Amino acid sequence: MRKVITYGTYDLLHVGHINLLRRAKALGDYLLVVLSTDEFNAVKHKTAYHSYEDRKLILEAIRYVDEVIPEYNWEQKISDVVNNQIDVFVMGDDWEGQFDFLKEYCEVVYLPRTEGISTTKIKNDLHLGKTEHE
Ligand code: C2G
Repeated sequence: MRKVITYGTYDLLHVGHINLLRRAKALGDYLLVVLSTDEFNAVKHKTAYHSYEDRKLILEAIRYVDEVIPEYNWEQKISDVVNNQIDVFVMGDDWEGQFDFLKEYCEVVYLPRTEGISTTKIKNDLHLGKTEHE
């Protein structure tokens, strides 16, 4: 079984997230998503709208996702990859090159981001009373 891993906050789920998860799953048979806890989001200078528990429940409902575990810190990736017998690490290419140290342990794939959508854009548009395409 070819196992894929990816990381993220996955707040206010949108097509950019779904496009990433679909392509990540297509690289193997099993997709493990390591989901940033609320505490780690603070380290990333992010404040998620949904709690960790709700973001986890939402991700677990996605057909491409097989398992969701917590991301507590920047340092856990090597042990995550080794302990879960991961074959492929996947992230959007906004992270291009940032995780190449994992190439010792697994394949590393950066996928093109989906243009024109982000959690930040959603928050800003809603604040301005705008829809996505206005
Ligand atoms: N993404 C994408 N296209 C978008 C928005 C996001 O492909 N328009 C991808 C990101 O590249 C990432 C994933 O969706 O691979 C999740 O995005 P975030 O929740 O913003 O994740 P991030 O905060 O970048 O977390 O240790 C790594 C960090 O936890 C990464």
